[in-house]
Amino acid sequence: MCTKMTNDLARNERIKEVSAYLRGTLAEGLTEVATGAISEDDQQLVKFHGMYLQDDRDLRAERTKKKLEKAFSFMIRLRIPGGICTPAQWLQLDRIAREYANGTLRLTTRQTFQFHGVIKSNLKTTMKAIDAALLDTLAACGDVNRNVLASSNPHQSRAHHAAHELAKAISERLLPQTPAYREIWLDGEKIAGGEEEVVEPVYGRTYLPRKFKTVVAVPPDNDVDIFAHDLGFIAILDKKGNLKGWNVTVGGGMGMTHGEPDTYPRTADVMAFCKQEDALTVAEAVVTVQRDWGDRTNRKHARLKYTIEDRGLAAFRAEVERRIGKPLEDPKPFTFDSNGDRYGWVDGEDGRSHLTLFIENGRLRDIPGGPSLMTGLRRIAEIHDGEFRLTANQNVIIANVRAEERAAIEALVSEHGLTSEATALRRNAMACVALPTCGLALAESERYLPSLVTALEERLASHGLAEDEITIRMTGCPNGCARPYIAEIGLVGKGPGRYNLYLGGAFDGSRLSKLYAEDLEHDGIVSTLDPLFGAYAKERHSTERFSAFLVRTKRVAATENGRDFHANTGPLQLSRVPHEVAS
Ligand code: SRM
Ligand code: SF4
Repeated sequence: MCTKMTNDLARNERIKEVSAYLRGTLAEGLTEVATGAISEDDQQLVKFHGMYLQDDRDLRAERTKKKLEKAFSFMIRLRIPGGICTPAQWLQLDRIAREYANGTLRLTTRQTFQFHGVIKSNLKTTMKAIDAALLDTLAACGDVNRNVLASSNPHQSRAHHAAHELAKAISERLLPQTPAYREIWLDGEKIAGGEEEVVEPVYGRTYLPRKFKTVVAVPPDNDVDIFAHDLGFIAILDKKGNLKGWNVTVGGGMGMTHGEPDTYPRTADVMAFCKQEDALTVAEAVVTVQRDWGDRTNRKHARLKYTIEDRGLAAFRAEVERRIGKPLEDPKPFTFDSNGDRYGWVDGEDGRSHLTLFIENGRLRDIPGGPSLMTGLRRIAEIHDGEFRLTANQNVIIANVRAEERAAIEALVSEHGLTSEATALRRNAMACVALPTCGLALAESERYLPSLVTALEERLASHGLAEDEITIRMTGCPNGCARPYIAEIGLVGKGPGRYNLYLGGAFDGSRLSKLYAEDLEHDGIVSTLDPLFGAYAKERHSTERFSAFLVRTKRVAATENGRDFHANTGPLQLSRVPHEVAS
């Protein structure tokens, strides 16, 4: 296990090493009343407990002028494998949001909830309330395996059931074992430290080199965006719909830094096929190889995607096989058709129904005089006896609805402005949180994308494309939290009001996009896309997707793998396009 400290190691490695299994000085810091913050080292450690220290960036300038401390508060993220919770849990989360957070709930791109705006003095009470709902936040962030996603569409229930079971099992198997969480947040009894193999059998004292993300997908839906994740399992079914096993994907990731070509998004490789009974062992082996091989000297090069690039897929697979003690089979064929959600009602195999609601950018709140999404879902939770399922596209499914419940749920949906309907572009749109809470945001995202979509809808309608599904995703910085580099249109914040435009990501999330234009403001985005929409309307093949059209007509070069992400960018490509295809 990698525990040796040298001067070359990234700063976070030292913080983890001396933290006594994620304790640091968190317990003491919480009692410090002179500040709403915690120490810098503890800010890194608290992530493993599912929290980030943030400040309200809308208030920064004013508070600096008044010589006041930043308006600090915490974001808390839950661990909910597969994104399933009960109505009782929903009610408890709704209450926490209103009593201790900013009155909203944020559904994330990884099938869970976030609270924003929890001040330090409310942290422990909030964590105890989460525990009382039989939920936790352990490993929702930090250098560990995080919340494990599973395809949420419940209508093909047998395969989806298996996917959810696997997601839960992986989450449990790879969960940190440190007692620090119970000690600090739940007043659990203090347990003395021990040997790392005893306290953290999978991770050891320094955990992983970087965050690690796992998902389980059931074709033909790629609603978990499997190619964006470090580790993935794709259900392989026989002709009768029985599960044969799983294709294993490794090395996906989105994050990069503007102007640093050594950092790039990468789509995962389909490494091998494993039997159902081997899936957990394979998951653990992939994680431990990354634990031992991952780059602990440079956090910008520490994700599994770079380990695979540096060592090669064949060597990585051989090491996984060595650790599990048997060879893996080669991957089996599979097909994905989209990475979005299916909205509206679907009927399950067991006679129950499921309603997928569209939640714009995942934000649940009540707007005075407008939709009251928080209240609507609370009232549904009060009468519903099935479950709620979050999707990796920031939406929610009211799942397992009995026939006799349906009318009452539909009435609440319409009373509170909840909906399954949105225009084709809007229902395929996704934005990260960005301002005012995200400390890394360079530009707006959640608060801006809705109005940009309105402007683009008007242009699409003028070309007769109002009904065409096109994926569009925006992030406030290049970290890629809404997975913009595998959308057909990706917009990535460069500075206040300015975005880089990426085009050509496949509709099913299997191919990366390419930088097409830089530093566009609102009008520039609309005027750059408008002629491309026009050409698409006139020249496309009958069922051709927007991104496929752009690539076929050589308006955008296809990005076959992450290393090529920064090559042949838009302007270069355009200058080489022959007149007859460009026109
Ligand atoms: Fe993310 C950091 C929000 C999904 C890549 N992400 C952050 C932080 C915590 C900012 C920070 O470090 O201070 C953001 C908090 C904003 C806020 O105020 O809430 C943040 N990320 C989010 C969420 C809430 C976006 C959303 O709108 O839903 C998503 C929470 C997911 C969850 O429930 O766990 C979220 N983040 C993602 C994804 C998408 C995914 O995993 O499918 C990615 C791209 C995939 C990947 O990991 O490569 C992503 N977030 C990042 C990165 C870049 C990682 C990298 O390898 O470079 C950072 C920054 C970092 O880690 O240094 C980051
Ligand atoms: Fe923040 Fe950037 Fe992630 Fe958006 S993409 S939430 S701005 S870190």
